[in-house]
Amino acid sequence: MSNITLINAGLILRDPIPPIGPLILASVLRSNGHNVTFRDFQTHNVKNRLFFSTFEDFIDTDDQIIGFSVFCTSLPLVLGTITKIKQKNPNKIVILGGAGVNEIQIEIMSHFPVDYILYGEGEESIVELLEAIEAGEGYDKIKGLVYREGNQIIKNAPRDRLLDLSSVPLPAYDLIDLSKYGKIAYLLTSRGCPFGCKFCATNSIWHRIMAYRSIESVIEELTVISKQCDFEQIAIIDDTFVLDKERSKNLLTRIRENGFFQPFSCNGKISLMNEEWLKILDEKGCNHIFYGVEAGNDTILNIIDKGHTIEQALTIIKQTSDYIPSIRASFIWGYPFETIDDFYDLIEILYELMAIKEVKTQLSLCSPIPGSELHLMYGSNIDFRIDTNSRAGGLPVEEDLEDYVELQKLILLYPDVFPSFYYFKQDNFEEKLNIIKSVDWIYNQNKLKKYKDKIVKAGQV
Ligand code: B12
Ligand code: SF4
Repeated sequence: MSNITLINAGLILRDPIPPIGPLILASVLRSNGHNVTFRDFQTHNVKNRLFFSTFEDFIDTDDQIIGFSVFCTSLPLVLGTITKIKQKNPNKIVILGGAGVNEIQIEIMSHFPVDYILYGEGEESIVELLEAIEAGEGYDKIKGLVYREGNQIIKNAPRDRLLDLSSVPLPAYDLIDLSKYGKIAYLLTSRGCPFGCKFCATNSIWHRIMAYRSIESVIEELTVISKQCDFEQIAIIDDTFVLDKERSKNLLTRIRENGFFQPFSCNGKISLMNEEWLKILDEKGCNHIFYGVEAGNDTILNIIDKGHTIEQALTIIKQTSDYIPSIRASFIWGYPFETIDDFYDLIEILYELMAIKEVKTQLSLCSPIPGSELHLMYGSNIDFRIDTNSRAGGLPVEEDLEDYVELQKLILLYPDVFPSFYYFKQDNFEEKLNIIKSVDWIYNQNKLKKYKDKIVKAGQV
């Protein structure tokens, strides 16, 4: 039996989401007899939030074993702080897991004093690792583990995907205060995505294999959440909820049959949608849908393997607006192969969609995320600027730039560990960035309208 502190190192302050993966691990550990202390940094609102010292104070534990759940975004804060902790207290045992370790375990272990990294799903690995730590042996048998032997870093074979999720317990919601996460019940009813968009890291994490939870366990989770939180909305956060129409339809029916009549949101996928699906979603109470359009013309859509054309995207989004009152359409600019003409095509599509009152657009700078095809192909040709990294989904925009200084030093020292804070080098980057900056970079649709003439003019020059 071990005492372990699990830290969810998510950086988001605005609209935090319960850390489902780490909370599942907490459940698994407890049912195996371990004592778990859990902390979520997303809901920790203090001054100088991104200082190593602030994060160190937040961790504040006597436990010898500390597990960190990381996204690529939280890595510099976590690794900088771990370095400090290990300098003061070399006996602490540090374990890292989560999407942020994907494909960069050796790089992390080469530069930072992390003891163990578990990549892939953690339910079985974490239990086996704690047993090995207690026994002082058996590390070579743990699939998905990266560890040290003397000066060597050893990466064991990956663990097979969990296909039967019935053994996975519900997240340990009693370890967090659900009222800090809004009046929303977040549900992850499946794991994985079978598609292969080149900017996305999902494939290398889930290997294009889908695994579905039983409908009973999803209902059980909603019941547990409803006892702790008077939620007014259900958010289904599966990557591809619209993949298996029959299953999703049944699930939505059962949710209603069990007395949960709150409206729900989900992720759509242009190439899978049609009128029949939209009618079902409408009938079952969908009030918001997210579409990844991700480019402004077919040239780019083909290269990134998005699986739809611009015409399809526009048609489906317009059709959706007849059924669903709120639509978010996401776009990415700054692909390494994006020409200035591609960029203006993108701006044009944004305007076209902005004319639909149900639609809000979202524009992000393409980020070299480890494990994505684009990082693999173009990851050696990246650059860093402080004024772009929040645009790339790096650091949260609401933070004070002063807070970034310590982080920035690390990011600049180790581009191989923190590539997602960089951008892909490309032609006309300055020109594109100036336009994005002049119209604000995200969500600010009124401002974008105001600058429309200026942009169109610039595009014609
Ligand atoms: C929900 C979600 C979010 C939520 C966060 C929810 C939360 N609080 O955890 C929100 C919307 C906030 C979000 C934001 C972002 N996200 Co996101 N998100 C997801 C999504 C769709 C599901 C995550 C999830 O719940 N997975 C299911 C659970 C079961 O898996 P898991 O959390 O990974 O946990 C398992 C293992 O990783 C492991 N594990 C996890 N923690 C730990 C800890 C230890 C110690 C151990 C041993 C193991 C371990 O065991 C768990 C159980 O098997 C994934 C895609 C996906 N399908 O995974 C993208 C994903 C994780 N996100 C991604 C990205 C890029 C982002 C953003 C950077 C996007 C942006 N541009 O702003 C931001 C970063 C936020 C920030 N500033 O920190 C990338 C990951 C990139 C990376 N390498 O880190 C993913 C894979 C999507 C993608 N398209 O590529 N995201
Ligand atoms: S962007 Fe969406 S559809 Fe494409 S691979 Fe990633 S999760 Fe799947």
